[in-house]
Amino acid sequence: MLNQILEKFGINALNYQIEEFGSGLINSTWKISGEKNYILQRINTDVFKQPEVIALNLSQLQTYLNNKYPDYLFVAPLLAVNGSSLAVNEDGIFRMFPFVDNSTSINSVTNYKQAYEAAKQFGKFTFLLKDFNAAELRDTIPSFHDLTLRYREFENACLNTTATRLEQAKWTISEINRHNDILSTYEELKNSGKLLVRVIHHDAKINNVLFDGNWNGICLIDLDTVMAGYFISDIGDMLRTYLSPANEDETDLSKIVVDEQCFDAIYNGYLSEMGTELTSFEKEHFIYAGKFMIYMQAIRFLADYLNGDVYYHTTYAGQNLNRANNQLTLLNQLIKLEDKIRLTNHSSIKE
Ligand code: ADP
Ligand code: GN1
Ligand code: MG
Repeated sequence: MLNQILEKFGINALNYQIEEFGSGLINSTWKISGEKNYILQRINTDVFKQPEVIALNLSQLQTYLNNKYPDYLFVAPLLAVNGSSLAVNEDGIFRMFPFVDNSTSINSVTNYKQAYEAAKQFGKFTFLLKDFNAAELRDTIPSFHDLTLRYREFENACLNTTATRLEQAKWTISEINRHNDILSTYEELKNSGKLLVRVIHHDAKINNVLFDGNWNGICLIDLDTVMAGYFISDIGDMLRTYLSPANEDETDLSKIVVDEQCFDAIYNGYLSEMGTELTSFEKEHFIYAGKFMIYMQAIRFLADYLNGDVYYHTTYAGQNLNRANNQLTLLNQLIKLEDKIRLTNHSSIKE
């Protein structure tokens, strides 16, 4: 099946090696190695219902960035022989990217430089696009980071799940309810109009940044959810995935700890690019951003567990419930340390 797709991009599969690659939870990814190297992806069309919208957004961004910042590495999809970046066969919808040679990605942070550099990359992306009209981008997943909607989906999942899953998730559900002030704060912030609408990546996980051998950030990848949004989405996902050396799949909850120095690295890395662009109101909500994204991710994993594991790729039964518990543990750890983080280095952060 992949051979036929490669042919559509003018590549003869006989001269290349194909291997599964990466650890994303949504799309399927292969590395194609040969004279040149490529990344081939099958788009999960249950999640991205209009792949052509992604292609359109990326092509607008590519044109803008290539004109204004020709040295910026924007990893855009390649065009197939027929001129489209999407190639279709009976197995699905695919696209190809040039493989960024001599790059690595990681699933958890092992040193502060990685956190600083990754945060700098996400900051740089939003900074370079500060004069691009975010409203020109179409939503690839409508209401993607709308916590109000995610909370409603979770409530519906509670009503429609099986008695067994509801019982298994008892602690998790009570923790979600205990922390629902995070939802009220989100609604207040949204209604205040003080969070600016910017071009946001919306999936600022550590494995969506490519590094060189010295842990310098090279570029961002996984641009499917680049849309108009709030900075709390990207800062929040960075805090969610860099603050603890244990990632979202860790089941030994005692390994989930929040590293304050890592917080500083994310703060300084992001502000090294966005420092002049973020308003003081936005800066005041830097820690809230972490709580917002960790809480939303816990809700999304839990809702998927209650719905019968239909969204996130899983490798064992109960994995989504474990992931939700992991995220709630991380949330509790961040809340425990937030006053200390403010007092030591960040007195300007209010929420
Ligand atoms: P997913 O949406 O499933 O997370 P990604 O686009 O993040 O998929 O790709 C999965 C992995 O493949 C990444 O974490 C990275 O290791 C690798 N990868 C993706 N694109 C490239 C690229 N252009 N060059 C090198 N590696 C890449
Ligand atoms: C998904 O595709 P991937 O693995 O980078 C998800 C993110 C979640 C993340 C949790 C489109 O990202 O929103 O934060 O899993 N992407 C989509 O690991 O739902
Ligand atoms: Mg990814």
